[in-house]
Amino acid sequence: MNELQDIIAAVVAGNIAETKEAVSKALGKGFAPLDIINKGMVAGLDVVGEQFAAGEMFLPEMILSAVAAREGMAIATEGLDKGQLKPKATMVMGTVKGDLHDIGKNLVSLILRSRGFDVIDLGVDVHEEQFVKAVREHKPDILGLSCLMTTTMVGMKDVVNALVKAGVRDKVKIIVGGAPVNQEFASLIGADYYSRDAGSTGTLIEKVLPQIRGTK
Ligand code: B1M
Repeated sequence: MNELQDIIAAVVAGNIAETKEAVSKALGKGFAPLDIINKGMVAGLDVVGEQFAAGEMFLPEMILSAVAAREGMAIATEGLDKGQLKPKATMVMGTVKGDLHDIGKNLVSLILRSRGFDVIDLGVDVHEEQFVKAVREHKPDILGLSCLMTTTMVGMKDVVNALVKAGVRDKVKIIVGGAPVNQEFASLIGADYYSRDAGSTGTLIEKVLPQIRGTK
């Protein structure tokens, strides 16, 4: 099991070269790619998420860890067949209308992709009609809404309302995040979940996925 511990340590350290080397070594020793992904890279990202939330790790380090995991994931997935490559869940993501901040959203997308989720990122200043269109088109498990300004928070409520009006609100679970947002606001606007940061978003989705799948 040392090989998996090496992967976890390399991801937590944000060391891209060591992560790639540790993944190759584990593959060479016959570890299953899915174990390398879930018990290596994803386990490492869980530690990163905890350290970031506790203020023990800072943004540049978290980005490096996410990139290291993504690079390691690329090597590990070479050994998977197409069936195993099926994404764990599909997520449509965007920063709501009027808001151009995308660093946090991109980080969330990066971490989720590195954990094996299919993320369709609609970008910034995304209006409610675009979210409705994307939900109809991609039929995601989760819709992720980000905003960074108090003045654009209302755009999240507009998305929820537009989904209700379009008759597709029950087709998708909504996660909201971003600096001015909190659990109270998420509940107030009728979102399903609030996530505080990039690390915990992946953990949250993995936790609620069986429930999401059961209700779809
Ligand atoms: Co702007 N800006 N900005 N800005 N900017 C803020 C947000 C602000 C708080 C600065 C301040 O005044 N102290 C303030 C908002 C005040 C308010 O709430 N009303 C502000 C303002 C006012 C503005 C402008 C209006 C300034 C002007 O033009 N007068 C303007 C608005 C533009 C617009 O959007 N229409 C503006 C512009 C910009 C830049 C373009 C210069 C740049 C953005 C570049 C970019 O994103 N591409 C910028 C920046 C960089 C900031 C600050 C300094 C940093 C934001 C950031 O990227 N943080 C910010 C002040 C601050 O936060 N210190 C500020 C790092 C990022 C990793 O964190 O985005 O919080 P964050 O993401 C976290 C979590 O929130 C969470 O996970 C992420 C990672 O852990 N998260 C999610 C985010 N989305 C999530 C979604 C999820 C789950 C978790 O699930 C779906």
